[in-house]
Amino acid sequence: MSILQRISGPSDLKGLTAAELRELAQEIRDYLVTSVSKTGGHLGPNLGVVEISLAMHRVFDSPRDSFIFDTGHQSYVHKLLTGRKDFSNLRQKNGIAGYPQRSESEHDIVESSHASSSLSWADGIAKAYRITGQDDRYVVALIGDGALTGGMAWEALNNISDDNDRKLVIVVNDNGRSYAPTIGGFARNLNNIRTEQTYRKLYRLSKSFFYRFGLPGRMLWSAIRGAGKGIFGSVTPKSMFPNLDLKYIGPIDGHDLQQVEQALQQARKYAHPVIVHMITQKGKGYDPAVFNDADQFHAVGQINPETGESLEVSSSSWTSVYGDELVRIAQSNHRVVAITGAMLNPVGLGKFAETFPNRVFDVGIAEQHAVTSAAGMAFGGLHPVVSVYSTFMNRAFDQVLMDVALHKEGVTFVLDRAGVTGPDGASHHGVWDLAVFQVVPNIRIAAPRDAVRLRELLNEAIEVDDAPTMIRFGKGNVDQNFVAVKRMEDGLDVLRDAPAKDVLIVAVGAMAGVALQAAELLAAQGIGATVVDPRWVVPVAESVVQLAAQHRLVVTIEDGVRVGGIGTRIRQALRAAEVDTALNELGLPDEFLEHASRNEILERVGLTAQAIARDIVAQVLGAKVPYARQLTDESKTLEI
Ligand SMILES: Cc1ncc(C[n+]2csc(CCOP(=O)(O)OP(=O)(O)O)c2C)c(N)n1
Repeated sequence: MSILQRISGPSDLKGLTAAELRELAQEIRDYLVTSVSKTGGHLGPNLGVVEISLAMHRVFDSPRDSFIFDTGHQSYVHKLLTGRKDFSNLRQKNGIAGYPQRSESEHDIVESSHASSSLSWADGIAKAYRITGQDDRYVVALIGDGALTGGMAWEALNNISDDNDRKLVIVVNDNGRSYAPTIGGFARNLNNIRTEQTYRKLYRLSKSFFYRFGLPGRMLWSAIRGAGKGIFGSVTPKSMFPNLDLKYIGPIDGHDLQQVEQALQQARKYAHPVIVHMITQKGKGYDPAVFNDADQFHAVGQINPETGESLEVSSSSWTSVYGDELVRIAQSNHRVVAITGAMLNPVGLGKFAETFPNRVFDVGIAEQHAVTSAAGMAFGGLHPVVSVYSTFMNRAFDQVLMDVALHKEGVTFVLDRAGVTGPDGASHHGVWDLAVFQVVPNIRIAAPRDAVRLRELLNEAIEVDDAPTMIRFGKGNVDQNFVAVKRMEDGLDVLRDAPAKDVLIVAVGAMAGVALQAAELLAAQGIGATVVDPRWVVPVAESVVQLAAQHRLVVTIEDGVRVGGIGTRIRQALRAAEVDTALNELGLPDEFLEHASRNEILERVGLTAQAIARDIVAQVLGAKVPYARQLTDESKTLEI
């Protein structure tokens, strides 16, 4: 039986010898590589925190002490040590989640997985423990150098440093990277600390040479001393946040378990807020990750565990279509610049950065700042394109509303991973953007149905210089192209024209395929369905209203929450135009959707062609809709 198999909870770690712990660390790494290479997941970050996670569980007493994992993508080792050892269905329906999840374990507290919030959680929990007299409980937050670039983390640090009377330990996992190397002055400061640590090691070594080897040793010692003074001078950092008056321990080699434990023991004794600075390597122990310059296997799909090679068939993704088109546009439009929040490659800006290195800005995990900075760039004469995952855009609602829209700045927002995304679960589905951002006055929102429309709409969006424009598309491979039978003057595409004007199906973006399939099923039942794609879903196209007036039922289908979605918006437009055609808005329910594949989720919520067609038939047959034509007897009995 392996040591890992014998660990069913943190208390099993306490009696292990140093050699057993080393063996356990290796077993954990082997297990992570073997299992994540089958399921996909966050491999690099977890390989980097094996020793830190072991030490946290040996020095502190979870769940009595509260562990907060910033973002939570690096909580796999913690899961393994707290009784969750079956990773065979990681991130799949009914399998364990890719982030901490309260329903899985009392050891998990924060499951939001949007970065940079851990210190605010820790601040709040520690305040609560003090005020409720639970003074013996520690709060331990593990946060990466990437997450530390987020504004929320700095706001929390400001508060934490102001209120010294609580047991709060901030463990900084400094691997120098977010996906790509972490950016900014803060990252440079960390780099200085790291370099200084190396210098100190060399300095100590050369000093021993000085005593042992006479003149050559003396020459080496003085050379290193001189170089150190030259590099660091008087600016050698004394702490990670020199002006915040926060106790600092480090830097510590985050892979030396003994050192890590000693540092945490010291922090524990201190019993006030303290930062423990660990230096680690993302992907530690797995060469394919360590030597992968792009992202050190931050997140992988299925891979060959021996070589790290991807086993997934690559075909054209929404992201790459967007990335290529933006480069093409920027070649002739010199005002176009691109902004990313620490996700250059995941949002498809890699090629743009290679082609126009001076026109791309990685602002760190700082979506709010990205948006307002873009407003400033637009004011200054540029056309910024801000590329963000749909779910992270939620962070910057106020900035889109007040800084961009109120000031009539021409900024284009490109929302990747919109709609149901699948394995990353509740926090990562991009299902709120349509409902949230359509309330912004003068915003224009586009949802391309395929690659051709994505290119087209991106070009149209970048032409708008006096208002925010937003384009949203999904995860993964782009669907086939759906050619329109005609385009209306206001830009709406008719994808299917039925002679009998029974149902008008308005498909939002990638739901076009499902809408067309549903229309086919309806046609087989003798029900005529027109399918349209407005392309720009906000504001509502005039032709949607006109077509609605010609049909007996309108059905809208969107890959976003139904509450306050595009369907609701169209309903309001119909009412304003006094069109009384019944409308059924289909979309996602008002709930947090757990991890499962996109198809499994769409099936569960009834967003498949069969379910939609069945629903329409039921409405028509149930006479909920005034129905003029007589349905054939055959169609009344047919099952879909
Ligand atoms: C608000 C927000 N923006 C972007 C992301 C996407 N994201 C997930 S992890 C990550 C990098 C985190 O870097 P770091 O905190 O240093 O952790 P590491 O992976 O290096 O261990 C990013 C940008 C996110 N989770 N939340």
